[in-house]
Amino acid sequence: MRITRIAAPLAATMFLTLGSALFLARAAQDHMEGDEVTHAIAVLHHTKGSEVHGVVHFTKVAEGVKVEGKITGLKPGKHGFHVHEFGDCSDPEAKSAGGHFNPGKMKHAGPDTKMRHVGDLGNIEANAEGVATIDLVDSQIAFHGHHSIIGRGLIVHEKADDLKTQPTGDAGGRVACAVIGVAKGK
Ligand SMILES: [Cu+2]
Ligand SMILES: [Zn+2]
Repeated sequence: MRITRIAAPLAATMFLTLGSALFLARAAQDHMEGDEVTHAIAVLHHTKGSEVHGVVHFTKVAEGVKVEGKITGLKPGKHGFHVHEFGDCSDPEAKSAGGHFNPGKMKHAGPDTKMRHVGDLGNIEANAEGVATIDLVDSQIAFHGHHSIIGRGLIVHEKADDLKTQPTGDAGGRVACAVIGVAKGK
């Protein structure tokens, strides 16, 4: 009788402890394998009066996030290229995407400046055929935390970003807009 009185709660406690341990181990594994975003994608659609379109891929790398893509239908030369606050391209001129994604309340600058908007990816450059090939690695954009670009907007501008005019870089209108979404890993 006395043994049962002690052994039963002890067995129950051990059972629950083991159960919790297994549950936590499984949850940690699921988090590592299932929740970690390592790839994202943005499909750029033209705004009113523009013919710019393209696809941009984002991939987690040791130094930050690699950005690769091809954008067509551009005027030859440089075009401002930023992550904007909202993943909302509903407005015909993409004004609904808001301003540059700026969680740290910094000033607008170029991509190589430490104190900048997180969304300040600088310029892309189109060749004589109006095609811009993007291949860069950025150290500030991320897929998790305060710098996460998931669900934000990606905007290509009419003009070059001068990397200094506040708060837009004087890049003019918006010629293409995309929502950055989670993509399947490779
Ligand atoms: Cu912009
Ligand atoms: Zn900016």
